[in-house]
Amino acid sequence: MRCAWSCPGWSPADRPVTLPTTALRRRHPDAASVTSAPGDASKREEHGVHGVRSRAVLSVVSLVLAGVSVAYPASAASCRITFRDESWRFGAFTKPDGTSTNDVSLVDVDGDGHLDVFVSEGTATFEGRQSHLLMNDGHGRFRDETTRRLPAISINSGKVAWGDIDGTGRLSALVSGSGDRPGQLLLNDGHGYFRDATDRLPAEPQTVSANVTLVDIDGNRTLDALVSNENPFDPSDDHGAQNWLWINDGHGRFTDETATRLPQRLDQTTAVRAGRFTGHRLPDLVVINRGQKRVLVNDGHGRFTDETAERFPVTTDPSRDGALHDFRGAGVLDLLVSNSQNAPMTYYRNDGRGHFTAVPVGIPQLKDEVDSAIALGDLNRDGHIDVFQTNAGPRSNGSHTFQGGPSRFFAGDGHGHFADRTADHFPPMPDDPSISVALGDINGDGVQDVLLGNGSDDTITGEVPLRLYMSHRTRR
Ligand SMILES: [Ca+2]
Ligand SMILES: [Ca+2]
Ligand SMILES: [Ca+2]
Ligand SMILES: [Ca+2]
Repeated sequence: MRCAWSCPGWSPADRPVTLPTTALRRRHPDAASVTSAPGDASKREEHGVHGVRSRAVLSVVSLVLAGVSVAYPASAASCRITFRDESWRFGAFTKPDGTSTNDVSLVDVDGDGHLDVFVSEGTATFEGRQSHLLMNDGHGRFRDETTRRLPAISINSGKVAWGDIDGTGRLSALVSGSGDRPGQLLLNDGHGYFRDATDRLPAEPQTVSANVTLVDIDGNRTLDALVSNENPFDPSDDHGAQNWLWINDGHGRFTDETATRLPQRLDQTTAVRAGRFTGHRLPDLVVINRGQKRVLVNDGHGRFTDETAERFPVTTDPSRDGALHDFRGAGVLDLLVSNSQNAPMTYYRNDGRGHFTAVPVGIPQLKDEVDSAIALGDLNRDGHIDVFQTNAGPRSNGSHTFQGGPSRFFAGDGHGHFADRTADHFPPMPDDPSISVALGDINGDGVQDVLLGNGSDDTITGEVPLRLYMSHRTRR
């Protein structure tokens, strides 16, 4: 029996709504930045909210993900939340063999109040693909409107950061990339039609940019970009690539100021997370690497010093993703990191002044599990933040593709511990090669739904390009 709005403590007023930006800003005093990209754990704490003023705004649920202190009331005990595979909502959407969905975003790009889907497409090589934009029809069914709404660009796209990049109040996208182009800058006209403004990005040498973070690093209320670079041609930990820091002039024109603002270092970086974890006014950074993670402290003017030796333990694990969050409700940002190659997730507790210590997390590693991405949200509605972990499964021989494996859901206890509760809330998870995840409330029941993007191993039968788990609230 469905009990969507009949459970004690719930009412239709609890439905996700878009709050005025100013109200959200007041409730998020620790906002480190102004980007706004729901659903991707790679964009958690660094997200703030000011700068997003257009019709194309985010739902409150998405902002909860982004670390904003807006929350629904905890779910009543008489309600049970389960998720059902409703991938059929994407209809006949498909894509060519060898396509890796490196990121998925749940964003309301046209401001109609319904979350749309941006699918960032790449491959396991430098070969390119067209990304996709799937529009929500208002009933949670999605229609591919790529050809109408996106410029025709075929590059190997990585992770995506969303925010008011050009000072218009519209929700635009900066997409990381690999190969000849450092990425794409897609500017939104406010109605969900995007134009290519990649010529506003710095000219950079060919590299592999796995990720990009939008954050105001110098406090002038413009979204700057931190680009995470890898060097897969020499996979050793200390022969990676220099990360980049691009300064935004406020109109979406970026200048490379890496040389004067970032430490010069070759890392295998898969993500950069920003947050005010040393108590300073401007955001500091954690650099998520294969190998040593690094802590970069902001000098108050957007220049960073490497204080890893004083602030972080020696690490060798092959990290793929991470999230800064106040998991313990202690008012400090701890760090959760996901790892590949049979290394378990790791949790680093912050002493409140930006010194991190690894502590047991309660998440055992499964054989051949590749923790490709994590997303944070309160999926069981008990008031504590949970973790959804995508699993790509074992790597295929001789290529950068994966054979698939079950993704998992870990319920948080509000004290920095987690327990595998997948079977309590999800159907048996398929062996998809999942590499990306987004959370957002598509069906408006006050519970985030789960969208997964899959990698490119076309030897897997029955693989779907996107997997969607929709929340349902039933009486116990
Ligand atoms: Ca929409
Ligand atoms: Ca700035
Ligand atoms: Ca929870
Ligand atoms: Ca939902």
